[in-house]
Amino acid sequence: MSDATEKNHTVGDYKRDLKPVWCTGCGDYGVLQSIYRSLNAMDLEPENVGIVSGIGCSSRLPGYVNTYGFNSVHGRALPLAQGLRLARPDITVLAVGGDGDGVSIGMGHFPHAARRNINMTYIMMDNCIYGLTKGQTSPTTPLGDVTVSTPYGSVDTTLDPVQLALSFNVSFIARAFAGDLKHLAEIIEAAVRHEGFSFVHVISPCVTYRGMGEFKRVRELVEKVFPSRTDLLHRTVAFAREEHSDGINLGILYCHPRPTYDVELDEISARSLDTRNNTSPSMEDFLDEFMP
Ligand SMILES: Cc1ncc(C[n+]2csc(CCOP(=O)(O)OP(=O)(O)O)c2C)c(N)n1
Ligand code: SF4
Ligand SMILES: [Mg+2]
Repeated sequence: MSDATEKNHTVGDYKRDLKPVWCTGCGDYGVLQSIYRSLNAMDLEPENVGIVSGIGCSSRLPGYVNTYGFNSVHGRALPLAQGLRLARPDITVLAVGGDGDGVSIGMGHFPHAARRNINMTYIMMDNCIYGLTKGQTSPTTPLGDVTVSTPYGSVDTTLDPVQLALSFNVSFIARAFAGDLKHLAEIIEAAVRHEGFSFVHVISPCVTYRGMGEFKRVRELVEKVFPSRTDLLHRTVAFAREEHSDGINLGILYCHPRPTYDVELDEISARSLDTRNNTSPSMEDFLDEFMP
């Protein structure tokens, strides 16, 4: 980690003048502050960072950061972010969005991003609700909870985004809490530094549709865990920890580096050039091969 005295940037360099429109007390403020801090800790050039989101309260975040940003379509942050990183492998790419964005409408993209292992970071801001559309249940809403769309209690079982990420074999998985900025900033920094697709599940309470007591409820449940290097490599260990925990585990939960898509693609390109005697195929070559 870089020395504060040698930095080219301050935390303020990553802030924009645009004032967030989130409700007072929303957890998303904590995520925003932690992103500022982690970008500053890595002293990244703001013009060398791209933040892509879907749609939702949480997905407004790119507008408040003084980097490149794109507020896309509901559930589509991951495909756009992966495309950005493939086109610009020299920049740091973050995808951000809500639980609805990531494990409801956008769920189909999550396992495939994990399989590709493109070098980027996905931050899911989980408030257990659809905030922007005024409080419907999401796949992470606890069983039995009353919401505007389930006035007699939700009967759908709850998804755990960390267990999903484990089953998809995401190469770096962590969880943090929007109420602990220092820890969250450190986790985001570790995720960005990881070579490959990293996932940070952030518990980011919605005080408007889950109640003002949500921060207190979460604070009583969170527990920091520090798995050994050996345990970090084992998905079954991480699964068991999630499954048997009575609370909410925070920290780096699984980390198993493997070749990234970016590197594999370069190797395939080199091999293809090799079989063609180091020449890039021309359009005529393709036409001859496929339309003889
Ligand atoms: C294709 C499409 N379907 C539905 C919507 C309506 N919509 C906007 S945000 C949202 C859910 C937001 O929940 P989440 O992703 O958890 O974000 P939050 O607002 O809670 O941060 C929905 C259903 C939309 N904008 N586009
Ligand atoms: S509705 Fe909830 S998630 Fe949206 S800004 Fe307000 S507190 Fe945050
Ligand atoms: Mg949500």
